[in-house]
Amino acid sequence: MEINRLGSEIGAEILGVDVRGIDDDSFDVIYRTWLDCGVIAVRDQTLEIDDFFRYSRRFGRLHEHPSKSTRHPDYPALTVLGVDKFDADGTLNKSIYGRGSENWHTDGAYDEIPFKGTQLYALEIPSQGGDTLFASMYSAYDALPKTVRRHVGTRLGGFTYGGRKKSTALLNPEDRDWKPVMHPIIRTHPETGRKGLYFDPGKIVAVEGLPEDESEALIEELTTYMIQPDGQYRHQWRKGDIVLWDNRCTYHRAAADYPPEEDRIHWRVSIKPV
Ligand SMILES: O=C(O)CCC(=O)C(=O)O
Ligand SMILES: [Fe+2]
Repeated sequence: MEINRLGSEIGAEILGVDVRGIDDDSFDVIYRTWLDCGVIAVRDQTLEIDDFFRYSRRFGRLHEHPSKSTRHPDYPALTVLGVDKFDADGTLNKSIYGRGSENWHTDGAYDEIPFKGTQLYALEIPSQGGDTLFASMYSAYDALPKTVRRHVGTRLGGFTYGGRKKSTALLNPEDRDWKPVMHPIIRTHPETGRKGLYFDPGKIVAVEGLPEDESEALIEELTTYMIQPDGQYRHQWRKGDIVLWDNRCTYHRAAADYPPEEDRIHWRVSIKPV
């Protein structure tokens, strides 16, 4: 197994391994690399759905994503990205083509227990574009001026699926009503013990305990600290890649800039703590 760190603060590439047959010691190395680097890309895999599930379950419990329309019909814990991109009248469906591209975000912050990880397996990759961009919450926290750190302190944020814009296009109409859940905005990672800026401008509705105008101003201000020059990694997909990110210490965003007539298809699982 070969491991290459990709960015200085985030990202690692793993080569020379078949995830279908790894022993506990090798898995341990992969798991620790993931905790250290926030995002890992394992290259050159050939998987069936069962293989993907078996490997993903080593990181936690598979969680059925609330977007029912994008679940695999036979495997509800499997979300399929990039299929049915065109509506019946031939127009590009932006919520499928541009899924995850609206803003930098962390998956599952709308749940009491947010997603631990998200894992994608690349089935079809376009000839150009279609990258996924990643950034470190630790780097964002480190960049916060002392005054801002003090202002945030132990305050909680309220998060919902569609956030302030109520962006719920991928949900069935009966699933669009969400109540905010609360998470500390400066959040200590349960496994690494490091502090990060746990933040998602598309899901946060308010900062607890502040008047609305101050809460809005703080949300605007925190948004400007999310992406730091040293805290980034941009993944250029190859067919057969498995990429797993840690939603407790990284943000991500899809570039959504590939030729729409080409295929970009991934299997995706949401992983919660056991
Ligand atoms: O398709 C991608 O590059 C990432 C989409 C996304 O945000 C997600 O799957 O959570
Ligand atoms: Fe996402």
